[in-house]
Amino acid sequence: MESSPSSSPSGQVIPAFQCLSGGLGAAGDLPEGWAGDALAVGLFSGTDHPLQAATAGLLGGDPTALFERRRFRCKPGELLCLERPDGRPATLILVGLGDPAEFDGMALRIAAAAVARAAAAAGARSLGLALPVEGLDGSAAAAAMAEAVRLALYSDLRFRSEPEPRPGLELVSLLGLDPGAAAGLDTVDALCSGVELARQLVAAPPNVATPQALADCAATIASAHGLELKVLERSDCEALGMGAYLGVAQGSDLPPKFIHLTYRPANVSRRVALVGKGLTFDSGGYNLNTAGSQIEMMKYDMGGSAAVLGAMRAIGQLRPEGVEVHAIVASCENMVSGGAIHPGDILTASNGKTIEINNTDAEGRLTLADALVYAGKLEPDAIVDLATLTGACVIALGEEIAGLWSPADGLADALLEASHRGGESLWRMPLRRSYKDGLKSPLADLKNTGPRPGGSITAALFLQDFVPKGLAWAHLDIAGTVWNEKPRGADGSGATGFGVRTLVGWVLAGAPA
Ligand code: TOD
Ligand code: ZN
Ligand code: ZN
Repeated sequence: MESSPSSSPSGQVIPAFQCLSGGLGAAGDLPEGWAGDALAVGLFSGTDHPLQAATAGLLGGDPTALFERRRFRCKPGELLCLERPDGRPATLILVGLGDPAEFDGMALRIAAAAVARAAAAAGARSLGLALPVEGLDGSAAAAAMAEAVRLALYSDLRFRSEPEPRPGLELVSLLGLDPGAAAGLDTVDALCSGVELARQLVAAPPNVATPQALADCAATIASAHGLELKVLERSDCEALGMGAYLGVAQGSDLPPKFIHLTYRPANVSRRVALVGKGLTFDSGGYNLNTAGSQIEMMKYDMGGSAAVLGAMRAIGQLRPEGVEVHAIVASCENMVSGGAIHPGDILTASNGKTIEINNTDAEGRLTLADALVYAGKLEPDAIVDLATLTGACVIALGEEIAGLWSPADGLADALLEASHRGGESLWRMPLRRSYKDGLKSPLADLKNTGPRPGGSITAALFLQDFVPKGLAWAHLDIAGTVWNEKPRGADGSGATGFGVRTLVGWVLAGAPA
C-alpha cells in the first residue's frame, strides 16, 4: 500500500512509503517498477552478501579500488555518496552495516536514518532503499526502516520568523521485501505523528509549553480522535487533597493543570494508566539549579508528559481494540517566589502520607505521587509512569538507555519487548527494599530525597509508596534519553520523543502485565 506525501505542521514534507518485493538484481539491474532519484544499498563488511554483487553490477565492476580510494570500510552508518549526473539513478548511496553478526533492528534503523539524511541533502525527491532484511520479520523491518526515515527527516521550524520549507523526500520505496511486509507500514504514520508531537512539546520553550499549553494539546488530541478529557484546576486538586503536587505548583505564577485524557474503546478487557511527569520548567525551587546543571535545558522536564500525550495521539489514530488507556499528567512549574515551598516544609499527599521536603529540586516525584494515587483509584490492570526524574539515572545508564523499575516481572518484560521492537532502549534496574531507609524522615512519613548513591533507585522506591499494593506498576526514568545534543543513533539532534514507541507498542500488544 502506498500512502501519499503530506505536510507536517511545520510545513515540511512527510514522505509516503511503499514496499516493492523486487530487489536489486545480481547484475545491479534496478527493481522492476522502480525509478527514483536516489538508490541506497547497505553493505556488510567482509562478506559475500548478494547486495555486494549487486553493487559491483551497479558500479560496472569490482568496487574494491573505489572503496579504498574513498576509505569506505562498511562501518555501521558510514556513507559513500556517488553523484552520477548522467546515470540512473542520479544518486547512489552506499551505507555501511558493519559486521553481519551484530546486525539487528536497531542497526537497520541507524542505516535507514543515515541514508534518508544523505538522500535529502542530495536533493532527492524519491529514494529506493535496499537494505538486507533476512533474519528479521519482514513487516517489523519495513516499519523500522520507514519510522527511521521519517523521524530522521523531521525538522522543527516553528520558532523561526521566516521558516523556509525545504523540498524533501516524497516517496520512499523499500526494496526486496516480501509482499506481506507492507502491513508493517500501517502503524508508521500514527506512531511517527505521536513521536513528532512529543518532540515538539519537549523542544518548545517554557514560555510556550506551559501547563495550560499541555492541557490545550490534550484537548486537541481529544477532539481530533474522540477521546475524553478532564482537566482538574487547582481547586479540584485541593478538594482531592493533592498537597504534594500543589506544593510544587505554588511557587509559580502559572496555574497548575492536572490532565486526564482517556481512550475508551467499545469492548474493554484491560485498563491501563500512563502517567507522565509534566514539569514545564524545573528551576529547582529554593534548591536552585546552579552552575553546570544546565538550568536553561529544564524545559525538557515535561518529557514524560510529552511521551504520554504523543502515545495518546498515536493510540487515538490507531484505535486498538480491548484496551482502555488513561493518560495522566500533573502539570506545573517548579519556581522560586515568596509563595514557593521552603526546604523543610512538610506536605501531605492525596493518600494521606506526609513528606518532608529536604530538597525542593526533587519535585517530580511529588507531582507523580498525587498522579499515581489518582491513577490507582481508576483500578487499572497496570500503571506505567515516565519521568525525567534523576541525574543519577543518566550517570548510571548514559543518554541512550532509560531506566526501568518494576516489581512486576510480566510488565517489565512486556515493556522491554515493546521498547526493543520500537528501537528504544530500556534497562531494568533494582527496587532494592533496604535502600528505602534512605528516605526515612525524623518527622514525617518519608522525605523526598535519599543519599546521592543510588539516587535513581530511592526515587523509584519513593514513587512505589503511592501505588496501591499488588497493582502492576513500572517506572521509566527517561532523564538521559529525552534530549540529544548531537545526532545519535537513528535520532536527530534535539528532542527525541523517547517513550512513545515503547508505550504504543505495549498497548498494541494488548498491554500485557
Ligand atoms: C535530585 C533528587 C533530582 C535532580 C534532578 C531533578 C544531578 C543532576 C544532573 C547528575 C544533583 O546532583 O543535583 C542531581 C546529578 C546530573 N540532581 C538531580 O538528579 C535533586 O535533576 O531536578 N529532578 O526534578
Ligand atoms: Zn528537580
Ligand atoms: Zn524535575
